Amino acid sequence: MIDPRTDVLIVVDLQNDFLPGGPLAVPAGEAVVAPCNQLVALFDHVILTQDWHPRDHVSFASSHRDKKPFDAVMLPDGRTQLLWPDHCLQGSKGAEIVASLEAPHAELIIRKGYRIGLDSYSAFVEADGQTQTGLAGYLRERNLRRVIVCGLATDFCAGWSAIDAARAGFETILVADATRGIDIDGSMARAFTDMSAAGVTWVEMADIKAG
Ligand code: VGL
Ligand code: ZN
Repeated sequence: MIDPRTDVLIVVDLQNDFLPGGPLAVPAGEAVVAPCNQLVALFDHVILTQDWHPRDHVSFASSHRDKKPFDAVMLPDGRTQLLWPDHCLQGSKGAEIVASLEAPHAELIIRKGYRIGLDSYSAFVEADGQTQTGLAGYLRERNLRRVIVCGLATDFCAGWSAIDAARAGFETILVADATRGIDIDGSMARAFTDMSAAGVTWVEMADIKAG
């Protein structure tokens, strides 16, 4: 049962570049639009996230010599960065939220990955594991206590956002059939293992009941 006072829906990265025809199209990504729209209509509190990269971003294969999309590089601080096709360039059509998402009452759009040298799959904590986006503080100050996650991609931005929401102390539920994954090198299985370890639970659309 949804509690419209204290539940918040986070629609992750429903952006043109992640849908068919985009440079980083998530397989069957378009299938999440209808369920996300159904969810949005059930919640009073809706937040959107928007992947928002500058040119030459560290997560782009094109920013690294002799690298292809889906290769990895070691960063100066020792972290591994997976590399992607150029996507979600700040101000581009591809970075826009998909026009078919009907969320006029969304109250916050949180952008992430906007620092040239730092990626952020998560809507809460950037890829260095330390830099906060401010979203946890926003939710706390507004007394929003339970986080429901849908959008793209299950094994990257949606999953990592759910994990960090749980780590930040929010009860967190992923609506599995309102997400789709990229699934590289076992990332889909790992996402569910990691979500489970973090205390994230998941449900299906059929389990969701209006408040
Ligand atoms: C995403 C890879 C790179 C996502 C964003 O939205 O899941 N994946 N940037
Ligand atoms: Zn990205």
